[in-house]
Amino acid sequence: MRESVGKIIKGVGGIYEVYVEGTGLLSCSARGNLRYQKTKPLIGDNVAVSVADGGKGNILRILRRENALVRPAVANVDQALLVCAVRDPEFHPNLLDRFLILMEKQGVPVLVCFNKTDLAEDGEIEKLLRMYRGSGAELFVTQASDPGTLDALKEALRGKTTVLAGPSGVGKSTIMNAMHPDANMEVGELSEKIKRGKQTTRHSQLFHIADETYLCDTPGFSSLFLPEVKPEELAGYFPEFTEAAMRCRYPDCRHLREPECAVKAAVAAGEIAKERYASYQLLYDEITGARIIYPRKQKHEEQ
Ligand SMILES: Nc1nc2c(ncn2[C@@H]2O[C@H](COP(=O)(O)OP(=O)(O)O)[C@@H](O)[C@H]2O)c(=O)[nH]1
Ligand SMILES: [Mg+2]
Ligand SMILES: [Zn+2]
Repeated sequence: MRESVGKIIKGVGGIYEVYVEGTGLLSCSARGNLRYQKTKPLIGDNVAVSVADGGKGNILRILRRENALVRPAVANVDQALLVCAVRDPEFHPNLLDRFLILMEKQGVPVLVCFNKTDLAEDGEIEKLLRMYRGSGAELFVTQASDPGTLDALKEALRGKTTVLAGPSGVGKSTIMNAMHPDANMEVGELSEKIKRGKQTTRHSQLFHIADETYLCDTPGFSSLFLPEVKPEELAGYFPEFTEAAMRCRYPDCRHLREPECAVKAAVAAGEIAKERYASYQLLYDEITGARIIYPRKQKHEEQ
């Protein structure tokens, strides 16, 4: 018997796969002492394991959690990577804006990757970068089919645990495969499965892609309900509004119909992207119940 520390990368039916740096994967059960610890192990948890001679392990303790996302249920998340396609599928700013709020609310920094740049028209990428430069997210531009374009992104993932999210068809599996050939995610095959009516329920799992570097592939991250955000707090989730908002005539200005609103003036002057402001208006109406917008129904839970 020896004891090591590792990270849970997968958990199905009470069997946990634990990755131990320098050793590799251990199949562990969670019996013994863990029964007395009330917390249920999550993927991403760092755990102390005992290893029997046959290579089977037993989880002894869950080490202190930095944080835990609820959906997907992952512990110790350093950052989230939202993949969008420039087109095919069409880019929806509002989905990205919701995602930024959802992650900010949970204290998780966001990387945004605009993929499929080979399909972009002239000026389209520059426009997206301008739109989001004040959003607080770190921006990347990639063409997943050309791995050379992924270097900066790869660097940003190094040493961290990152959850991967984004609508179906944007290139998540392609990016995952390029980062880690063993991941072997199915690329572009999901719609075929749906046509055949097969269940695609899957468990989230972490992939170890480099030293101390993990990527979580997240099923069903696309129907994003806005979390509980108070109307007066919403503008705070748009960091590029902050500076102008200090110059609004009313300190409690909501930047909607108030006179002498410096945020609206900044939008008119092109200093704040009009698409981001439009998202703000839409989300404001949604959370105040002025208009109820249901997220588009997902036909499936994507991988
Ligand atoms: N043109 C183009 N196609 C891409 C790119 N990245 C991925 N694809 C293709 O887009 C489709 C969906 O990719 P996939 O990785 O399965 O997307 P996922 O549903 O987000 O996992 C596949 O046919 C990929 O080959 C890209 O940068 N440019
Ligand atoms: Mg996929
Ligand atoms: Zn204002």
